Amino acid sequence: MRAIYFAFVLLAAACGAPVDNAGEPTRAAATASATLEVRNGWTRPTPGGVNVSSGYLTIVNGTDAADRLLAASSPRAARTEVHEMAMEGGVMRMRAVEGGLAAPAGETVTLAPGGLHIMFFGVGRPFAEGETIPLTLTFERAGQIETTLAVRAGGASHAGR
Ligand SMILES: [Cu+2]
Repeated sequence: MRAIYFAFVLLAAACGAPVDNAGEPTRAAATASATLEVRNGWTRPTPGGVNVSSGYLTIVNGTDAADRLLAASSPRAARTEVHEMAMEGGVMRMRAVEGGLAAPAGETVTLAPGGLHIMFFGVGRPFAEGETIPLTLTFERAGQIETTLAVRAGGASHAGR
């Protein structure tokens, strides 16, 4: 959990969310500031020889304005896209979300196994358990948000939802 907490602190600092005197970000403070936040980023270790991977996270749009995730990038991958799953000819396939991923006002959008995900192509150095993968998300209104994905094994238990 330390990595996730660390990611949240980084995010809070990056977007200017209030942090109380003890340095502990609080959910109540974040809500009151009406910001768009990215939380709980994670991905799985990449097996040797595999240069693609997917990442998951939660977008909480605490503002009263609709936003849109337009792009994603990471120094750990040659190309990063936002993907969705869709039926094509009776087969479930993944594809890039066209026109950006909607983050409606006041709503939470969850990227999770079996659905929306961040797609990494051209992963050079493999994602290793315990490290964190830097990720920059570009939103239409909120602009660029820096976050990290914690690499953890056992994510397979979340698959199939
Ligand atoms: Cu994909």
